[in-house]
Amino acid sequence: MEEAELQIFMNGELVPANQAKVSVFDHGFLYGDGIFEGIRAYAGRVFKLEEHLDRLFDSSKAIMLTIPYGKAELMEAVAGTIRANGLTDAYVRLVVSRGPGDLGLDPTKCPHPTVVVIADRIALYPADLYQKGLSLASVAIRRPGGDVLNPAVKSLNYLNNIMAKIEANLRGMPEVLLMNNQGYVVEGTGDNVFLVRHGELWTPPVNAGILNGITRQVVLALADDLGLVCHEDNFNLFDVYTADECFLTGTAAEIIPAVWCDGRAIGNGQPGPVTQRLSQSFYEYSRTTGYPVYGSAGQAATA
Ligand code: PXG
Repeated sequence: MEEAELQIFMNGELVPANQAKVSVFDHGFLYGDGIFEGIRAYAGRVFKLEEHLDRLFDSSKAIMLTIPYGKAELMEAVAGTIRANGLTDAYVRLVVSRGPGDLGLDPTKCPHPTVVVIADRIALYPADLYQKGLSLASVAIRRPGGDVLNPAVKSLNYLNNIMAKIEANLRGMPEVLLMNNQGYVVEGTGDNVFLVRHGELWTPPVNAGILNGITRQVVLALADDLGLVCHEDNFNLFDVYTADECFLTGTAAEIIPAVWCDGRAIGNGQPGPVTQRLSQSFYEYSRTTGYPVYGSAGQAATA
């Protein structure tokens, strides 16, 4: 779809993309003062919409930004924007910024938050990488800990992650692993990380300084259903190099195998059986649950 034809939700109205404009005085633009969610819809249903909105409201509470809509209204804003664009599979970006103010930091000068919903398609990585697996590198840039800016707040401050992405680009890597100040591996640039060791699952704990990804939580629940032992515990690069399997999770990435790290093959350098089983479970689960976009049957209108 041409970008100009996209319908964007802007402060309560659907407007064509070329009219969806934000003020240069918006503190989201001036200071990164705001929060967001990346959400997916599969087969006409919005996946884990309530969980995404709960996280958004938690972020808003932490930064004292009052969202001028309730949860039910935001659910309809998300579903309505997907509907307005005739999509059944979609990637949705919901952004709430502090809104326009003056040239000082003070958020009390911003009485009207800006609320935007964009619904489009996304393919984060080329399809063959899901079959073959990603190569990773560890990077020098660190994920700041929860004592700096708590990563639980999904804020518009992604410069740290972008710096890591720049390191990835400079090395020709599709994705990289970030460590925290203790040297524990915590996340990719926009994904959570999992290892498989001796048939058991490992992922960094929330208090290591990560975003508690919705996909991460779904994978932990699916793994539990499959009878896998899951450890939410710290690990380091040695553990990545010597793991049997590694994969990343995120709304945009879904579940993607990682088969190399810093020049070492992880396991046998191929996506492993546990990653494949979880990917299959995730695929089935994500297509059979969620908030219906086109009515209770969850059926897509022929747009
Ligand atoms: N960690 C971080 C730092 C993230 O930004 C995740 C983990 C995964 O969380 P969910 O809830 O999506 O399972 C994210 C996801 C991208 C992109 O292009 C990803 C995110 C935000 C913006 C862009 O991959 N967030």
